[in-house]
Parts: sequence; C-alpha cells; structure tokens
Amino acid sequence: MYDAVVISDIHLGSDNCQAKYLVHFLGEVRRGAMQTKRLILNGDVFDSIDFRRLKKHHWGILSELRKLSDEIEVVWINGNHDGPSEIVSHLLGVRCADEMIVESGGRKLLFLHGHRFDQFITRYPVLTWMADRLYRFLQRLDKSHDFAKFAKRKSKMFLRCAQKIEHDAVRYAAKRGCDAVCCGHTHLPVANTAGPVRYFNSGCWTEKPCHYLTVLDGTVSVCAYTEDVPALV
Ligand SMILES: [Mn+2]
Repeated sequence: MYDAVVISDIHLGSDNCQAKYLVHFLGEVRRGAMQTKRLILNGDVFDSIDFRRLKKHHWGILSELRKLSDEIEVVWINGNHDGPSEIVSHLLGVRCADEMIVESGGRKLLFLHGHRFDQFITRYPVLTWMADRLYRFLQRLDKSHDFAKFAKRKSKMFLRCAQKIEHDAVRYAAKRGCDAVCCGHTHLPVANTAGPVRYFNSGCWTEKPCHYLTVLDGTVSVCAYTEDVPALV
C-alpha cells in the first residue's frame, strides 16, 4: 500500500481538463485497485472559482473525491487557481493546507504547489494569459497534444520559470530539513534525484498522458496514467 498518491493541476472547469481519465483513476483508488493511505491534491484542482464552468464529468470528480475522503485521508493543497480555501474545503469535504510534510520510510517529504516561487505570473500577468491561450489553442488543433507539449518544452521562458521553481523549492525544503519536495504548478512531470534534496513534479491532468506521483517507503515515483478509458456514452 502506498503512503501517498499525489495529483495536481486538474483545472476543473477548463476545456482541456482530462476529466474522464481522472474519474476512472479516482474510481480505481476508491475500489482499491491502487491502494493508498492518502490522496494529496497538490493545487489547482479548479481552473477558476466560476463553478458554472464545471461540466458533468467535473462534478463527477468532486463526487468521487468526497466519497474517497470517507475512506482515506484526502488533503487539498492550495494552488494559485483554486480560490478561497473555505469554499474548496466545503465543496470537496477535505482538509486544506498551504503545504504539508509526510513521513515515509524514515524520509521527510514536503508537498506544496510551487506558485509562491513563480514571479513570472505576478510580474507578467498579460503575457502569462496569452501564453496559456496559445497553449490551449495548440491543444485544440492537435488532439494528441504532442504539438502543444513540444512547443511548451521548447519555450525558454517556460523552462527558465520551471527551473527557478525547482531551485527555490529545493532550497526551501532543505531549510525545513526535508529529504524531498513535490510540487505541481509547472504542469511538467519531473523526477530529479541528483541532489541531496530530491525534486519531483506531479505534472498535470490537462495534457495527455496525465501524470501522478506514488510514494512508497520514502521513494517517490512519477507515473503516467495510460489506462484506456472506455468511449464516452
Ligand atoms: Mn498553479
């Protein structure tokens, strides 16, 4: 049984949210096909607090999360898109936090969304908005998402930003005496085990394939969710 399963950046309410995959994934956790002591939602569960944008499958995810929280510990960590924690906490029926530490296999693992280390979104809000629009447009053009993914990973602006978040998160985790830090926010799945403090990023659920982290005896793994989902009715 895993000490934790971690997902982030679901962006419920956005049109690129891979909700049907996530309903399937959460169902597997709840039915025990993937057994874990806790589920950590590492920020940006919602795309905005405009709940009119939530579609049927998006409400299905909230319902799965509520059911899961009756059986295992579900913790939601605040992201920059989520809105007031009192509202989210009520909607999901789960505990909210800005960050959390989990002890696993004698190691201290720190979980936080990572937007606090991102100065780009506060310094250049318009550019951030435009880059996001462009990215979503590319995703719509090419349903495989390969081209949008390629464009993002070639963007120097994006890579610099992702590296800064990694660097600052590792430094902060070291200060707190942790062995590893797990972030979200950049939507880029990462496992960097080279340094004394390891860095992981859980990727997102707005790009195919979707990613998640598993934590077992102090070891964090980045996994892609590739389960074939039956066609939607
Ligand atoms: Mn974010």
